[in-house]
Amino acid sequence: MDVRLIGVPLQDGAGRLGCEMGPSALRVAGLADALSSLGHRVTDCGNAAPRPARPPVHPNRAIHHLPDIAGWVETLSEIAFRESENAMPVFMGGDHALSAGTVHGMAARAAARGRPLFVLWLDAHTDFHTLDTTESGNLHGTPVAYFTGQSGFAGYFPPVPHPLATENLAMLGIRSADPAERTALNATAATIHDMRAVDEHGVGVLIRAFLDRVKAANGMLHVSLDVDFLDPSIAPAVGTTVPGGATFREAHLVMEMLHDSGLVSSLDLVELNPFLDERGKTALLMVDLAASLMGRTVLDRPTRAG
Ligand code: 6HN
Ligand code: MN
Ligand code: MN
Ligand code: MN
Repeated sequence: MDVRLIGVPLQDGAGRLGCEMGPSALRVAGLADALSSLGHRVTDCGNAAPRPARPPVHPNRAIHHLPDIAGWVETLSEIAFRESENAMPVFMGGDHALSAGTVHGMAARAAARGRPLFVLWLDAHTDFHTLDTTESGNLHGTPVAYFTGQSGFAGYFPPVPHPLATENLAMLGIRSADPAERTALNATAATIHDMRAVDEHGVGVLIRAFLDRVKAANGMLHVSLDVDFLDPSIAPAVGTTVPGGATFREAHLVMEMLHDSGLVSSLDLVELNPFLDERGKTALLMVDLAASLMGRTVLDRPTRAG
């Protein structure tokens, strides 16, 4: 498969600095080599840069960096659309606000192909705030509301001609949602598998059911992997850790099943904050997970000194 790596040095959507270094850390951790050793043709397209944008000031004074993020959304949507024509784009974040752009662009790609888009959101958080409900003002908490076409973004972010149908959205790993997000999500058709569901059923059963639906619909699948999907004990390099996350094997099983499905058309690796890492262990784990998604099996995994 042709894989395009796109660096997204975006950190303004998060509450603390450091995600800007995420693309570099993923490169240093060997993402390109890990994927090319699996037989893929990998091109590192370098880092994307945001378009300058000047939307009006929003009445919610908590919001910061709105014009900057709007510029990123526009540019990333174009890149996702372009790079997905004959290849699989892999976005190396960068904070989760970038997914507002990548899913926007993949929705355009799916529409051009006449196929429905599905999104698998692997995260501790639902990221379903609107510009009106966010209290932290950190826009990495808003991409899912944006790309599903919730109201309140018009005039601030680019228009959403192809909103993701919420019945095509599945979230896995959830263990933190603010009250406004909960209320809004409950009014949608999205599938929300929180960690309690993972404990009770196991990730395999939950992912299988979702993949069956994508396959039956001849869908394209975008996967968005937030570092904090993982338990902080194995993935400390993220500004928004929440205890009780996915284990090493749970996360790999998700990736392995995604690979077997052959359905994944694009991938975000987001929220890696190398400033918070311990000797690169989170960056290496994210690379390992990407390799599992791209075909590495348990027995192929190289041994690494701890
Ligand atoms: N992420 N709900 C919190 C907020 O600030 O809105 C946390 C957001 C986390 C963002 O997971 O990418
Ligand atoms: Mn700043
Ligand atoms: Mn997130
Ligand atoms: Mn998160």
